[in-house]
Amino acid sequence: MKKRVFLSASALAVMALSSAAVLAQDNTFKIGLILPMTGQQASTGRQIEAAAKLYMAQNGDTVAGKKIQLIVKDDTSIPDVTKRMAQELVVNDKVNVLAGFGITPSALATAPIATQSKTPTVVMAAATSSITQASPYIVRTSFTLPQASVSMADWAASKGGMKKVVTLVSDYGPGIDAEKFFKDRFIFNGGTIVESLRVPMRNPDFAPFLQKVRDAKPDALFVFVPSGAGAAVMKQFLERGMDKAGIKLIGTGDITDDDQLNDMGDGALGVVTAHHYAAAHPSAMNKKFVEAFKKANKGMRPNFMAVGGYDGMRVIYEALKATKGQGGGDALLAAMKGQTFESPRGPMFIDAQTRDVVQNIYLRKVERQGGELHNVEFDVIKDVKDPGKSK
Ligand code: VNL
Repeated sequence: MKKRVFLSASALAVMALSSAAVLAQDNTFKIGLILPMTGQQASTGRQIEAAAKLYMAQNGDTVAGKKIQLIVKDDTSIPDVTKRMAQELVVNDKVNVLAGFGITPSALATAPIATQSKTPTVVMAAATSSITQASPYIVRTSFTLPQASVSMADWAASKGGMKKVVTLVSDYGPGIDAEKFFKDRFIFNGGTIVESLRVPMRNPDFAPFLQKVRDAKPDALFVFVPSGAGAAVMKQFLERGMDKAGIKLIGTGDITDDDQLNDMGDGALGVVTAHHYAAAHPSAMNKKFVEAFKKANKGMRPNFMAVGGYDGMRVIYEALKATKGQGGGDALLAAMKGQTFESPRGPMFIDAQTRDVVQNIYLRKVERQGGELHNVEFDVIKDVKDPGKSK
């Protein structure tokens, strides 16, 4: 008799425990953040993780009654690893949202998993135009290379007064986009592309390419390399005396990345780039963002990757609020589409049709400001949609 009572009491205890576990599960909202935390793209992972954590510190970790759990995974920017991690996060951890993706191949490798599992997937870094077309569950908060490259080509041909340009890009998705959209627009504007050079994405050696550029003697060299590689390009450009030979360096803002810019030296002064974010963007919101980011990260200056991560968290938080914590993948996705808000970069909008970001693109020149090198904005093209989507 006694034994039976004991058994049922423990059975009850087990039941209570498991329903507590179910409740805990129900009250948790999991974000699987896959980033390159080590390897060649580690600065991108470091910037985005720091920004996501800042957003959570500022906005709390409970939203619509759900406790937000951020699960950070290091994919070392190897796409097969990204894919395996996405699978594990969906199947084992049962994440509500996937996010991050430092490079295009990682985002593309994850697209089929996003589609099959109906998991909203927020691309915070990768920037090849076609990524949002790889899955209807992908939403992007970074930028697209065509946005920056077309704006750069318009400036180069008009106010820049450039007639002959050589392009030099990293040989994969975003580089191919940058080359194509810069070239088509620059030729449309009456310019000439003397040569189009592509460097390997992994462990690039720019020296032989820069020698070719020197020999071609264009008015300018247009460059795209991924975040983290800009300082190496700048160093070799200056070492070869390209600037003294009268060749201007221009590009997308990836080459004057705020993560590295201040260490590039005075040789970087005067370099003009087009991009969606500068740490020097003069808005009250951005000043607060930069200050808080530096304070939380030993003085590290946020770059465009950080802002993609910060805004990505905003899109996720607001979707969770709009669905009152009840939303499954489809409801969350619907609540991400069409969000309009002020970002540290300026106004931005998630186009409901394309799930891609619509934003201002700024022309910036490297100047010394407050004793540090900065991308100082001097012109703006407002509300730029991805030009890649109309093709
Ligand atoms: C990509 C585009 C990566 C721009 C970047 O840095 C970047 C990409 C890591 O789509 O792979 O600055």
